[in-house]
Amino acid sequence: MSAQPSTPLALSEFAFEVQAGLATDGQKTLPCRYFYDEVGTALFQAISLLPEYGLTRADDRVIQASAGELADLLRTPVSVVELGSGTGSKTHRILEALSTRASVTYYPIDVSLTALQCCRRELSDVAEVVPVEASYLEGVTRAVSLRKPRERILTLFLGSTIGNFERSEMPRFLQQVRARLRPGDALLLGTDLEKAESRMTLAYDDPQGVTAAFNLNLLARINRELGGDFVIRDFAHEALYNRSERRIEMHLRSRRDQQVFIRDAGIEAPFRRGETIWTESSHKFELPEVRTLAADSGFDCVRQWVDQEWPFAENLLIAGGARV
Ligand code: AVI
Repeated sequence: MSAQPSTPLALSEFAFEVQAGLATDGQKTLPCRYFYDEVGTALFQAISLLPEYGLTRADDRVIQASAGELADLLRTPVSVVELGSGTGSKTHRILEALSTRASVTYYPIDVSLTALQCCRRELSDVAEVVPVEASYLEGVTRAVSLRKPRERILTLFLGSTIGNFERSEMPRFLQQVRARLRPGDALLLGTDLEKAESRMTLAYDDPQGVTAAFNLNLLARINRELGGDFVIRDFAHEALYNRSERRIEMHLRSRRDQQVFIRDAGIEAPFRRGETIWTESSHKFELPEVRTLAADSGFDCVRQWVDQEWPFAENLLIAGGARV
């Protein structure tokens, strides 16, 4: 295909966001949701197995330990809606606990068809699986429209994905989820807690370089899908803990002065040596602030289960009566 100048109208959403993030004189940025193409998803699965990255295992342990109590706290019948289900591996235990009393319908929401197919394969033994290929909020809208009379909804937002939002955007997003639910419906929210700084930075800068490959894959994806000419070796992965914002920030630092052409975004982006592209924020939490976040979003936080090995909380939020 020949290189063509793109007009704003001709740009895909990905190309548009790449253009907006890189064609700036200020801090260059790329949205972290574009990490997850097939390669990025496989790399994230590898990250979750790393000894340095305890988050996924902690999430899993808390769920294993609390699923029975969670099922007791919820009134049946319950349908389960999961935001960004991935392969649904953590969810098996929750569905199993709920299904001991009544049959459960499970709506995994994901933009990846492969992930949804995997969910159906893995979870059909404990629930009726109805995959929803959509963005989070559109998916919730669709799933709740299928709710049966007198049925409660349990929404799952696991793995501390909420931490990848800007702090100011978190209540807004949860309010939008709340607006799609009814009073008494539930949200199980996973949040990674603050811990020793050295532990946190190692989790995002592992010695094997898996997280580096995950971060750099974003540039490789731009090359593959948007006709970019990033020389991947000319960028270095960096992860730092921002103490005042209480978040890990991942960046890609240019190793030299260079120009990068991205055909489908219609840009030639200049990079100075040492300049970075900010690719992800991973906010860390304290338990009381999760309760405040819940209240600000129209929920009551009724229970917090915490993993002791890798401080991580699973928070049970119940939609309050007042409309938000
Ligand atoms: C998906 N999300 C919660 C992960 C995190 O820890 O912020 C993504 C990730 N980035 C680097 N390692 C893992």
